[in-house]
Amino acid sequence: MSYQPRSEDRFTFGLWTVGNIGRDPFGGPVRGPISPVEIVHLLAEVGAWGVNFHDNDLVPIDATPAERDRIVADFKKALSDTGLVVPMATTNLFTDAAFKDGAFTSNDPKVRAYAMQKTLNSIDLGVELGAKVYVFWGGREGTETDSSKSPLDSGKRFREALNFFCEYAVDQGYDLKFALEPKPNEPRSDIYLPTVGAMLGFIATLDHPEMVGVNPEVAHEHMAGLNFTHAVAQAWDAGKLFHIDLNDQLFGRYDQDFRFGSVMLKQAFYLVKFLEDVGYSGSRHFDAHAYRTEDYEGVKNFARGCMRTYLILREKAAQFNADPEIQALLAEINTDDGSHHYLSGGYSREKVAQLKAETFDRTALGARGLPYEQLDQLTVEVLLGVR
Ligand code: GLT
Ligand code: MN
Ligand code: MN
Repeated sequence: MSYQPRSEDRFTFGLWTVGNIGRDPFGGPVRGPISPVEIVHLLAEVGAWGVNFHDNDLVPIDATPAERDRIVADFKKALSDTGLVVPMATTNLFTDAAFKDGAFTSNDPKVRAYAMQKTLNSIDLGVELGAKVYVFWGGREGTETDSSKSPLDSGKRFREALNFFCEYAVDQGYDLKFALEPKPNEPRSDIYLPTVGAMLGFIATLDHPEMVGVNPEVAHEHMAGLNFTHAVAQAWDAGKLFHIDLNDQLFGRYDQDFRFGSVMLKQAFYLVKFLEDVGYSGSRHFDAHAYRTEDYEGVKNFARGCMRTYLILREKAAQFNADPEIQALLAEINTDDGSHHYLSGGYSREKVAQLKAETFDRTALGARGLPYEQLDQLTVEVLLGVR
């Protein structure tokens, strides 16, 4: 197996990922910046399918209209020269000092209006370049002190803004869906709507819930110590998995954004297996960046590694599904003599009567051994390459 990425794998990276210059809270850049055009060529060289961006990854916040047009034209040329596509776009509502207390949830109505104007322009730019998914990551939508803002008002403000953008997309005739990306903290002490589950609950309160889904990120659920695959499964079940941010992260740490599969391999395996088993067909976006130790050759190794690990884990998932011993154990675990099929398919008084009349051998139920140790060991052995 060559593990060469193909376009149908839909592997994408953000301009901000491979373009990350390695700044952190304790140190300055370790790599010189490269232009969006250079990033597109780098991504083409490593075999990615697409590139995503924030408005200001591409067009600096203080660019003149003429500069904007030149930058966009150069970027379009790089896309057509390489064949890369832009499946997703987003707005930077976190870097500028104006957003220090949030964008759509800022207490200052002028900041909220500016954030909305910036987003409308950014939606136009994303659509112009072909984006079909628009991500909202509200990195500054939160608090350090709850004396400062009412979480109820903030929720209302965020809802109003999203309702406005949905109507805008409809009004413009844009073929665009929105994906909300939760994160529990960092850069704010607490960010509103911190998990996938919280976001799903919020989406149901919008005017156009059908236009809005989620963009779950491995690292963000891991920061909160949660099971990412379970969160993704809930989003999938709700028809809301519009996009996904793949990376890696130890539980309970600062935002690490490591190469996909680099630290929690088993979790990455279950995630890839889930996405492949259900037939997820959206972008597989790597929202990660190379270690601070790397030069741009290292950045290419990082990007190739994200895709290669995904493809290796996809092969491992197929191996798991085809393994006779594993499948025999799963069949044994899921034995069903059919005697209780009557309980599915809805409620009836007859079913209540039948169920209440049954006697169960509780001791026998509790005494049955479940071969999960063996199953897990086989899973580990598939992953370790000894099966
Ligand atoms: C930022 C953040 C990511 C978001 C990006 C989209 S920007 O890098 O850490 O998780 O997906 O705004
Ligand atoms: Mn992300
Ligand atoms: Mn992150």
